[in-house]
Amino acid sequence: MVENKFLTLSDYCEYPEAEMKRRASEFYKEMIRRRTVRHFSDRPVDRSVIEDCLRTASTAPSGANQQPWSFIVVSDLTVKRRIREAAEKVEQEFYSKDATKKWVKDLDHLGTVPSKPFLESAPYLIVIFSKLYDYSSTGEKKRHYYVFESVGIATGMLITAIHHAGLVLLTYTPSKMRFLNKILSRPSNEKPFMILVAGYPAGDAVVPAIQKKSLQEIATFI
Ligand code: IYR
Repeated sequence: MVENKFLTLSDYCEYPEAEMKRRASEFYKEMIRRRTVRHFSDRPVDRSVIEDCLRTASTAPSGANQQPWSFIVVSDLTVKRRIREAAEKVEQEFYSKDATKKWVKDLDHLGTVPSKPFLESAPYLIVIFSKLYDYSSTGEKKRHYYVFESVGIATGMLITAIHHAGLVLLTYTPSKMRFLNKILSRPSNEKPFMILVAGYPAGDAVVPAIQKKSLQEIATFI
């Protein structure tokens, strides 16, 4: 018998045009409120919220539907401290040695520094790994396609879901990231992609006075 590989698109939902316009505009209004935050409260967040946001991320499209990602959710204080310690070490090196003067100047308006207290205070560090390849059941290396595009899309959807839930985030990319494999015991086919720091903002949190480019600057209709 021939296997039936396709199903009807039963979950698709078409809205009347006015409703479509309203939804697009309302969603934009919700997303433009998202701000990257660097000052977190230590107030706990129910794990089920993070679980649902990760379920949303897992719906992302990916090359050959290989879903080449792992999300390691860290709330344990000892592990968060180890990550903070290792991250601050690589950031010290970055700011004092590795980064060009131009790069440090380009970061000036964000107010970033080598000290990363949020890695300890925020309730969750979601460490995202790209699975560069996998192993088949017979132990052979299995190639993955468009890994960084796929993981980037899933990360974007996770950011959107966490914002939508009413929490704040920092997209944090330590200057060197391989220490994350060691601390989190991840295999070498997994490459650290980003840490999403998630939680409630600190009461006195501030954000840089920056703006997004206009539609005219970023889009061309032909
Ligand atoms: N990883 C460093 C430096 C840094 C780099 C970029 I590009 C930023 O947008 C922000 C920071 C740090 O987080 O301090």
